Amino acid sequence: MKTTTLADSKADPMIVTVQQHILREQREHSPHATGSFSWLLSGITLATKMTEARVRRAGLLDVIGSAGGINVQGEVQQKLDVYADQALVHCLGVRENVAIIASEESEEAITFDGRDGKGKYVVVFDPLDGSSNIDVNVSVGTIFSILELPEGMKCTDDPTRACLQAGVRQLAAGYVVYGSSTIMVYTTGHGVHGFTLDPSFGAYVLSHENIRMPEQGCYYSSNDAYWDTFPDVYRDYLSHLRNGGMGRRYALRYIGSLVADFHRTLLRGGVFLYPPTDKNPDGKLRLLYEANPVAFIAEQAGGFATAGTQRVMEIQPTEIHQRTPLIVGGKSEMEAFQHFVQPSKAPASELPASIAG
Ligand code: P6P
Repeated sequence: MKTTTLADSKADPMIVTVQQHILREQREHSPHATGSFSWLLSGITLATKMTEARVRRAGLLDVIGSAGGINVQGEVQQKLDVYADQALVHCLGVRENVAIIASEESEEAITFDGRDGKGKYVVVFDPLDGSSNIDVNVSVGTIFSILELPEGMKCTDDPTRACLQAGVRQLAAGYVVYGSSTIMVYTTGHGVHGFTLDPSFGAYVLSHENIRMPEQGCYYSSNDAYWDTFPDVYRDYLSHLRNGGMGRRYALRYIGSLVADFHRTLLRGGVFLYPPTDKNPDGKLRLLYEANPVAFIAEQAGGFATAGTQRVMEIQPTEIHQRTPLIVGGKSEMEAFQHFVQPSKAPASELPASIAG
């Protein structure tokens, strides 16, 4: 009887799923890994596929619109917010290596008792960022960050403190953008990789290996409606971008959905910024489950992320839902920004040639 080998099979050898990729990464970078991390990641991919199925049919399933509740942020909970949150809590809850989770939708961290010490990961996430855009069919996303339970801590000791770790301690971070296609982008500290969900067989397939953020782009992304309340250095910087100070005139692209705005910045370059405003003097975006994962991915792709004068990933969190300003972009745009926020900033016209573009 003839034995069929892979060479004979019609399966495309180029198909690499996210599970295969993470196992390959672990073999390459953490040979002693037990596959525990890939088991955890499969919980996230499953939950996002469940969410994607709802997002795709939002207009048909009576899931559009508010669930009637108000979340911890004081925001009207959209039905899909609730569904996405429940999907992640369930899928991570059945993974015994998850000790604690924290969600934008829950005031407190959630611990999974009865792990007999097996729980070693802390997962913080925004289950459906930008959900107010769903009704008008604008891309939304899930953002996650994976930390390790601090040495010697049991998950029930102090779950909130276990979440309050600086971004530099992230083991992995990623997002899923539910857009014209559904793409998962993640990093474990060894580059940034993107996977497109193939709905024909329900797997995330490697589509963007080793993503690098362009050194200089041509878009800036900020909500200019708040222009009058931005601090002066932000207005000076944006004027510099707009007026050709970087050697080209920048165009504005702003969707109002962080994952979509950041995904474009990651692939096309440029800079995304949510500065302090009078309405949000500490910035609007959440440090733990929006800014830190985005910052980890940006820096792994050759970019940089700051909260103004401090690297985002070096901020020591004090609250699970604390906010931060976020400026994240490519090398050129971020060097120029750093120059504007430094106390010794020279007038824009005297920017060094390397920054002036
Ligand atoms: P604004 C969505 O509500 C969100 O949290 C982010 O996804 C997005 O970047 C930001 O808020 C948009 O805020 O004030 O411009 O509407």
